[in-house]
Amino acid sequence: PSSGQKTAILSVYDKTGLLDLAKGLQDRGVKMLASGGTAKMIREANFPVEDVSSITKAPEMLGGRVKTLHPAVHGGILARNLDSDSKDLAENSIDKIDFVVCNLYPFSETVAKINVTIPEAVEEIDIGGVTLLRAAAKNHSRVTIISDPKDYHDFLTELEKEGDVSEKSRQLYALKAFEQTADYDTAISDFFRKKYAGDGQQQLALRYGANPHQKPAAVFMKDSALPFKVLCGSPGYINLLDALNAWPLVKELSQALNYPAATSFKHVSPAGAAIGVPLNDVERKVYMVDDIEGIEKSGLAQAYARARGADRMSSFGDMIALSSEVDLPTAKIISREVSDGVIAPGYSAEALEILKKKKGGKYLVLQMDPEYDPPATETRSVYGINLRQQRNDAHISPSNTFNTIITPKDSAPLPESALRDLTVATIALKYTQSNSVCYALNGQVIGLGAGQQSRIHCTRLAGDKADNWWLRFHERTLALTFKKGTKRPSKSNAIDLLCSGSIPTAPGPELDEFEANFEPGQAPKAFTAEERKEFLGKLSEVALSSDAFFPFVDNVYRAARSGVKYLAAPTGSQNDGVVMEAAEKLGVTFVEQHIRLFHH
Ligand code: 93A
Repeated sequence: PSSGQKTAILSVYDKTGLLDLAKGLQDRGVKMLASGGTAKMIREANFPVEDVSSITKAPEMLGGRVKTLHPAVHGGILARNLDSDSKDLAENSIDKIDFVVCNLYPFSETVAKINVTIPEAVEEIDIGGVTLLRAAAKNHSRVTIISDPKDYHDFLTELEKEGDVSEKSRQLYALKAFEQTADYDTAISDFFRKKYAGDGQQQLALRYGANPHQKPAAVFMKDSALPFKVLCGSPGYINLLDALNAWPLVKELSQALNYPAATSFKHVSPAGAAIGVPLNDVERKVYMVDDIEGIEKSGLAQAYARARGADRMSSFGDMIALSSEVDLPTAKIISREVSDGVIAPGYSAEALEILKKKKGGKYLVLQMDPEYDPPATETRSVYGINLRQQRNDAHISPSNTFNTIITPKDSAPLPESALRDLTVATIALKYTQSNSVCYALNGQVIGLGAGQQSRIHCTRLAGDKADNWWLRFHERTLALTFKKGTKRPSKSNAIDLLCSGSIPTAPGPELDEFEANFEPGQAPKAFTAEERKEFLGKLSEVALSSDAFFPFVDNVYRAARSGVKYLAAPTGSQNDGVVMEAAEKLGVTFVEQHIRLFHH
């Protein structure tokens, strides 16, 4: 080209705005080179254009698979303003290229068509265009890459006004090109992941997303196999949200306390979580596992009995996570509860046989790789917008997390049982939708308030659940005799009506239904206010953890009413002083827990 004349290379699939661009480039004295179809369209509109082959001295070949892949093109794009580069170009009779205009074969649109074949998709994998984009974007300190027809206007305007393209514009155009090649490659790898590793290896189709109309839905990994295997059933989207929160909870809990651990999840929060502290006879009855053979020998079975037993109403249809290989007693407990699925590192043959028969063979059984270690950062997209954060890898342990005792000032170190229960409550909160407050006792959650916008509502909700749990140990509840054939969920429901003080008072169908669970005349009387008060007064030594500070003192008052003796929460509220004073007065040990644990 004559000295000072700029050269553009054009190769576009989407020819929108191409002729306006060609006119603009001609008006600004820019020499145009173009690939086959692009050149043809420009030429037919009577703008001067040369074929790329005029500089490559090689024809387009392989049916278009090789159009622009040539040193004459890429040397011209990649050359810097260096003497050595200029020498190389001169020796090979290559001219520098200043502007590259390119957009790619429509891979995503092609594979979105129903029944597209692999060869059809393969032909839409753009090689030369991606190379143009990458080369020009790489050399953006000298070259302008225009990859979006929407940018033609501004590009021409700037060229007209300034005689060149500014560094800032080149940077932004380069960024756009890099993002396009990244997205393009993502679309290609997504397609082949589905085709070649979509049998559960790296990707698994899900029945649907959060709701049945949210189709299609999938779970997948980039670069590696999924860390779990589906042994039975087919997971739904929420099952996996549950499983992938529940699994790390039990893994951390069992590691922190050196016990088998279990959790029972619903709607991406735990309904219960526990370690395998041995159950006494009363607990076995309350948790409806007194007839499970061998339960006393299985820490895991006892952990699940506690996790499921904490809040049986909420656990209805749960997703279970278990920290170690599932044994026969644990499988037996699961087999007769209404449940959606289980995730665990392994299953004994006999346990798996039982679980595979559940729900007519549709029970979800996932086997998790216990060695799986998630990456340090996690990214999600909400409303098309990407959010990225460091994963919550805060480490919670009985020996390190609860050392800052604020009240009482002269406190002795916490008893081991309190450290254990604070650990259970706090690890449970780490995987509970915020706001959250958790009451724990005997190595298990006894009341958990999740997903409330107000902290006092969490503290009340969790406290009411803890009260409800405790009233299940009242002699009146223990003495209930259900009519033969009453189903377990109906029993749990009736017990819940009694313990929560919700037995209908007026005659009518609701009361009839309640009474129908019992032999005639055997339905229990509601607890009077005095009876409740008297019995709840016996609940003590409860540990409570909060995922963030208490903004108001009312939380401490409410907690103390449900037997809370140990309370762990972050500080930082304007009301810290009042909160701690109240704890001191009520005889509650306040432990500063330094890590806020919001979870969403
Ligand atoms: O098959 S390719 O990967 N081989 C190439 O060398 C090549 N160079 C440009 N496809 C190639 N292109 C693509 O061709 C561009 O990305 C653009 O989408 C399309 C323009 O072709 P035409 O100018 O013949 O319409």
